[in-house]
Amino acid sequence: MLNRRDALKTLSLTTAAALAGRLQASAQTATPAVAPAADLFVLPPLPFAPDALEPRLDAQTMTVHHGKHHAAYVQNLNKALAPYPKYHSQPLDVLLGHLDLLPPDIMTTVRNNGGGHANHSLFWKCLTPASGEPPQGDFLNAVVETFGSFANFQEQMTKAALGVFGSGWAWLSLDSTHKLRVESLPNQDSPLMFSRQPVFGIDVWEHAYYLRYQNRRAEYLESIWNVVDWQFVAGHYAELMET
Ligand code: MN3
Repeated sequence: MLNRRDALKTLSLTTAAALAGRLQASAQTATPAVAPAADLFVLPPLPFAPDALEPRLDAQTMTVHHGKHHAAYVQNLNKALAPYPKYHSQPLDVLLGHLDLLPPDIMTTVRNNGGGHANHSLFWKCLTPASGEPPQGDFLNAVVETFGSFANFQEQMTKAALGVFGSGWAWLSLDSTHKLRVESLPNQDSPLMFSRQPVFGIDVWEHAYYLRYQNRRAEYLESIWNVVDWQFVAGHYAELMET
């Protein structure tokens, strides 16, 4: 069953696609079918210097993670969408929420690389060198109401992160009834693909920690808890609650 938000998204995707189809048909004689899309999606800058999270997250990892891995997701996403101008007006969260409507030949590429772009764009914002401020307000209240305590939430999130077999993420997400949940998802899958909004995520791909922590994922997770920007996460939660 679709809630209002999902219904609006679906409507927006289908009407925009229909409109784009008509525009394309009317302009077919004048312009080539393949529009340039090199900068359709853009790599956002890291919100801090690569060495700002030292020693917990090292500069080399941050540089490669952002400048190579995240950049490649953006590049591959743009390349996949380039031949399909009718999707160019769609925000990424709409595309990821409607993967089944995409042409089969780009569905997996958009899932992996669009997911990668969305996940990392949120991840950088959730980190800060100035951490130490604990969460408070409505976000903290919701966490305590859902998980019993903030410590229990952290424990569940850590367990989800440790439990990812291979590559993936641990997520705090918000479902369509505005309930929080902790979940783990494989690869670059986003809660957006399952009608949930990502509030906060922890990347447990080896590329996120291997240079410094090698196979010691638990140590990496301990460090992550010390660099979370709870002010951002609480603000992001508040915005999602208004949708
Ligand atoms: Mn990553």
